[in-house]
Amino acid sequence: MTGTPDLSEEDVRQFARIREDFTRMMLGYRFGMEQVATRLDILREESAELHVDNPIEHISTRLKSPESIIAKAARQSVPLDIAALREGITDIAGIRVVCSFVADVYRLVDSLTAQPDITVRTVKDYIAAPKPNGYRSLHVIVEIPVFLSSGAVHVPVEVQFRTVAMDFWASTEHKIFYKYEGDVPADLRRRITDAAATAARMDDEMAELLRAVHGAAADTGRE
Ligand code: 0O2
Repeated sequence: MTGTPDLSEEDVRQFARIREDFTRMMLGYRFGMEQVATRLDILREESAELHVDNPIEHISTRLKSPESIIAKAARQSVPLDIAALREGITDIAGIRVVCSFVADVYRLVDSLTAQPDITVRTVKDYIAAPKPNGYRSLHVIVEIPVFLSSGAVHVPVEVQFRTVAMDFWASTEHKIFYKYEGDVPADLRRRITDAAATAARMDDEMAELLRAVHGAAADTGRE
């Protein structure tokens, strides 16, 4: 027999409660992400007004879809309840910040994480220690308070900082990875890793050029 299963009134009420809790959780993530993005925008505009250079090329935000949250929770054996998801899935809210220079990445991370209501949950520095395939970026999971009518929630937001060269490499590698559904031929994998080394040399060369133009100020903030 087909059709909807018989649901008791209690089942319907429970479903409505879960739906509302999930909606409230997602709102918290959206507001947390928007707040962190605004903090980064403020740093960008301040720098653009007061200094010659703008440390941020672009910022993008993304909220994981309910489907991909559930898929990730299943992969990582995280129970499907709000507290467990909040603890176990730390990239529901994500921000990507693309800078021109490596020095800008570290300066921005310092400025953001020095803000008193922002706490740092984890830092993964894949610039200092790239992944074996050559992936480089600095990942910081920060927590920021969001004040809803029900009280404050501390929302984790994953911020990925990288240079233009790192971003170009990562988006190309991502496309190749998906085209081959993760099973990338060995020769291509080697070329991808070589390309990451080329991107890293490009970052070094750009930093040298900047130093040649601005001297030591290039490493500490440009005037
Ligand atoms: P999306 O859609 O970009 O978010 P996990 O988060 O559990 O998968 P881990 O080790 O805790 O894994 O996280 P990690 O290493 O901090 O990296 C997670 C995110 O970094 C990925 O998110 C990618 O955005 C990016 N990333 C990490 N390694 C690579 C890589 O080798 N190539 C590329 N192109 N990106 C990478 P998601 O969830 O894959 O997707």
